Amino acid sequence: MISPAADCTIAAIATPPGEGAIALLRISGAEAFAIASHLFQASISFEKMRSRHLYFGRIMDGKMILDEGLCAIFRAPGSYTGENLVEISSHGGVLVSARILQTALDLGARLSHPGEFTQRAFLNGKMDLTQAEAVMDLIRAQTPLALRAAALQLEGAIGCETETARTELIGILAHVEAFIDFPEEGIDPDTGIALLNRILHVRHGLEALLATADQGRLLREGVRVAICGSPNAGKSSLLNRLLGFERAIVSHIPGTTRDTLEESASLEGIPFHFIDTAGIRQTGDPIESEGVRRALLAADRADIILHVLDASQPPLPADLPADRVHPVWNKIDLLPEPFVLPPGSAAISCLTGIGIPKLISQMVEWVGGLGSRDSCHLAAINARHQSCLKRACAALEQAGDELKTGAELAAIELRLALDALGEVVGAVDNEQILDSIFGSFCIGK
Ligand SMILES: Nc1nc2c(ncn2[C@@H]2O[C@H](COP(=O)(O)OP(=O)(O)OP(=O)(O)O)[C@@H](O)[C@H]2O)c(=O)[nH]1
Ligand SMILES: [Mg+2]
Repeated sequence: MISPAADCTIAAIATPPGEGAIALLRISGAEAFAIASHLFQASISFEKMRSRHLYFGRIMDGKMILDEGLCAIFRAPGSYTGENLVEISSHGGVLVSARILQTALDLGARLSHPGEFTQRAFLNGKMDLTQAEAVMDLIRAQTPLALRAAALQLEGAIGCETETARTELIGILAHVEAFIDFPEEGIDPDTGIALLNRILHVRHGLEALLATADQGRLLREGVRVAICGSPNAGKSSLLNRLLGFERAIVSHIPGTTRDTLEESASLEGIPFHFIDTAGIRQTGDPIESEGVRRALLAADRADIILHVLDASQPPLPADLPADRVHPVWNKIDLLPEPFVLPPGSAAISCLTGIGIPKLISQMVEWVGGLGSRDSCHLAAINARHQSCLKRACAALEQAGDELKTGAELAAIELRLALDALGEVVGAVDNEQILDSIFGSFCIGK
């Protein structure tokens, strides 16, 4: 539970724990300057310090010097949190930074909860909820593409589209409500059609945003690629080739891989999560049979299934989900003649490396050309946005239907849609949602 008390001043070390060149202490709240003035001795007083300027000084614990460092102050509302904010950088030692933080706490600050600085920024109107979420996406981004999507969201791309839809809906609702106030007039057919078209237009915009959910999930969580096929086809060899190092054991003995083996890699800017699996075959061995069960489970959960086949052997069928499966013909170095590639498949040799770069480009294509998208329009909503937008779209569809018979029920649906959109940007008060979002942040952010 991290509901902030507006009058409480919070402090935290914002840099990661461990040794480093510097550590940064952040203090935010009404008493930030008062607390910092006991902690930091500069050549001028805190009242005279200019916002966003660095001052050199001594970091003190009472009369004892703890360290020398730099201090910057940010006067409310021109700070990250919208409150008075102080940042003191010291040397990055574990003990020294812990002592400085403890001194700030002894002087009356409270240790901040995870994400509490950003939560205050949101509550003080410095950013909407989608931007606050983007802060953590940006910190967690593992690939250039995920970073770009987070940066665009931080700039307000998703919030902006949602706000535009909300403003339009408020206009439509006002119009519809006018008919409730004067029921004797009824909605004339022309106005009814015009309102319906406006609702449809908003719905189509939201559906376009909803269509980015898959992209958002893939960018945040990575594309799950299950490497499946018969024993000895070269699945583990392919995993090693894709990763660029010897992660899995490779041997000529069929049934070498027994359990699933997972590893992530960024290829062409996209986060991939590879799962090497046990060879699929009928077996009486209970352990191998469990391995086969896990292989099929991994295939079921994957975004892409690479069905590795030994091109030098007659193909063996495998019962894999047809919609996501891509045959990958391996060991083409063993073929006497150039391999004629069936459409929609790939040809490789894990031994020589032939075909691996092409396979990587094909995988990028198979996930919808994520890497080649116009990165200026790389919207990528998250699961929370998706659930709110789905509710908004359903309510708008219902509102359109209701409008044909009267204004009252249509207005109720429009208000439901507005509430759902409000949740996306955080315009609707919901403490539980805020706690779950900011609770996943790091301390000091
Ligand atoms: N000639 C040739 N041999 C290969 C190629 N890829 C893999 N092999 C060999 O094929 C054998 C099996 O390779 P693995 O990668 O262990 O095959 P796997 O599909 O993981 O096998 P299991 O784990 O037993 O299911 C090894 O001896 C590899 O060296 C290839 O492209 N060309
Ligand atoms: Mg293997």
